[in-house]
Amino acid sequence: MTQLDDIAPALLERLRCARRVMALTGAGVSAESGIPTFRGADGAGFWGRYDPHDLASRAGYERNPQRGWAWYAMRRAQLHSVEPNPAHYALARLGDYYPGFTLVTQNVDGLHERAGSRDVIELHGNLAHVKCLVEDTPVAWNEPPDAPVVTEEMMERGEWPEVPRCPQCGGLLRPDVVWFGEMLPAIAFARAEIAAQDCQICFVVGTSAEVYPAASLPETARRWGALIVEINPEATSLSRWADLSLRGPAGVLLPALAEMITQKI
Ligand code: BJW
Repeated sequence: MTQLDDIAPALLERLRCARRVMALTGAGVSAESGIPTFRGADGAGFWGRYDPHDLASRAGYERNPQRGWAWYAMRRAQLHSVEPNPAHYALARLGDYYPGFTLVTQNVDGLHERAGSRDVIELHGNLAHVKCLVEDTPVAWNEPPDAPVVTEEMMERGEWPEVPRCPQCGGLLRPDVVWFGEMLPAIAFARAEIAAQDCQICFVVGTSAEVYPAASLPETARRWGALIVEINPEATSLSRWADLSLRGPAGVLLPALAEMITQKI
């Protein structure tokens, strides 16, 4: 584990001079915006309170679509009251600095785009998009202005809104996110793999690196010769082979690191 002041000059030089760079982000990058992670310490993450088999699987949604829809409605509603944090802005800044920068995220909250990052690769979909459960096709859908704002308490009490239906086939709608056992969007994952094979530096920010195939991307980057820089308050399975492991909140460390990398000397 290294702290920012201890970064070796030669390593900092590599960070400054790289041309092709990727960043893989996870829920931790949005934690300081107030969005819970999935596997937070002491049961604080979503999966400490909810069962992923119920809420992040097709089988769970089919068993109880109203509850599943309500969960995503609640999370969409939470997005209205959150803002990108300094980590999102630092990544947008790094995107402007490096000639080739690919931002790959597992997050579905759209906060990277809101912070100004361009061409973000979303591996697990986006909370704002929906598709037909039956036909698996995207559906243009807007939350009706009079839709109830689903709260955590309503979730618990079983006050779940009706699930809207597909205008084409009448089937139920579902969020356009990737659940366990589902394939990632093929083009998005192919682009992410190319970036991993091609990059000189791979930043891994705020992910437990437990969920595959996203977690394979830093492994690929390393195999193809990239320097791996991890930013996370906790150790993960990739900390032991990261070239630089910075332990702390991304909202503090990333802006400082971006400043060190991008400042004129
Ligand atoms: C901070 C911080 C701060 C806190 N600053 N950091 C065995 C081996 C390998 C694979 C498998 C296996 N068994 C099953 C699989 C496949 C499965 C998988 O990987 N399972 C593992 C859990 C074992 N993967 C899949 O099913 C994927 N599909 C697939 O493989 O298709 C092929 C296939 C098809 C058919 C059959 C089998 C395979 C799909 C995975 C989809 C994941 N979906 C979710 C939900 C998305 C929708 C939604 O949002 O509801 O994606 S689950 C959830 O986990 C979400 C996240 O994107 C994903 C990753 O989580 P992430 O981002 O890493 O968050 P956390 O909470 O885990 O970690 C947060 C981190 O932040 C922590 O480290 C903190 O310390 C840190 N942190 N504060 C910086 N301030």
